[in-house]
Amino acid sequence: MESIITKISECVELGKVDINSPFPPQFKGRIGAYELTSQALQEGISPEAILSEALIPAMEKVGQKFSEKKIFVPQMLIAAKAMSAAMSHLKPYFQSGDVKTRGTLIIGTVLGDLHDIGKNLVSMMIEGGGWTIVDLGVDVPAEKFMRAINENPHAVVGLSALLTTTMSNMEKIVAEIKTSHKDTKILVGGAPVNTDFCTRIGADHYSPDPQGAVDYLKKYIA
Ligand code: B1M
Repeated sequence: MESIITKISECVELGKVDINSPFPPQFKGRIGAYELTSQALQEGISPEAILSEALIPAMEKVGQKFSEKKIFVPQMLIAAKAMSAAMSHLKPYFQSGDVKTRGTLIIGTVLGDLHDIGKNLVSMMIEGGGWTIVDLGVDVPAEKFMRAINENPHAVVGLSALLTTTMSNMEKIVAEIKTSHKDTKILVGGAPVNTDFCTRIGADHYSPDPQGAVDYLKKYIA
């Protein structure tokens, strides 16, 4: 018989959020990631096992398929929604400090830039990778990043920019962070950003997509 862990993983990968969600059509009427996660906890399966054996592998598969262009933004969003539904049951355990996450990522779209779809996808995938997310939103100035770093001194920082005009703000934010927190790792991304720009502004890593960001963080904590 299929284990509950396998079922949760499958629901997240295919975007079956809960009993009412119509995706995928072959799962119509069945319970989804939300109900199955609650059931798993009631059966005594640990939050760590649900995260590391069901949610993280499912989101890794989703990230891989997205990188290979086998799925697109809508499928990724619905998978992330299923993951968030499952996480809503696990969060109290992580927030209580009883269970450790892999680390913290402070993320935001840089000053002057209101695009958040890509940034949100990256956040959701990284959260699915077992990290705590401090999401500062959009149009974020350097001071707000600095405050968040002071509150989370071991966090990695993620900056997103979608406009060529806001790339210069990304550069200024990186410079400001590195001046006072030279050991803070900074990950950058967004359509106009590339590896050359990342190197030039002194950030630590550029990822073109969410899975690359997840892989970098995995390597960083290894
Ligand atoms: Co705007 N916009 N927009 N826009 N918009 C673009 C970016 C643009 C390319 C459209 C165009 O002209 N063809 C263009 C930028 C041109 C340039 O600078 N070279 C543009 C413009 C000009 C503008 C305005 C200036 C328009 C105007 O008002 N005259 C204005 C600026 C507002 C502002 O930010 N101050 C504006 C406004 C908007 C909306 C508000 C209407 C809306 C944003 C809604 C929202 O985000 N909530 C919007 C949208 C939707 C777009 C397009 C159509 C789609 C962007 C998107 O969400 N893509 C976009 C054109 C396009 O890309 N086709 C465009 C999907 C998303 C999943 O991809 O964000 O690239 P993306 O994220 C990817 C990767 O880049 C990466 O992972 C994601 C998944 O693969 N990634 C990271 C992103 N962040 C990362 C961080 C990481 C790692 C990876 O680590 C931390």
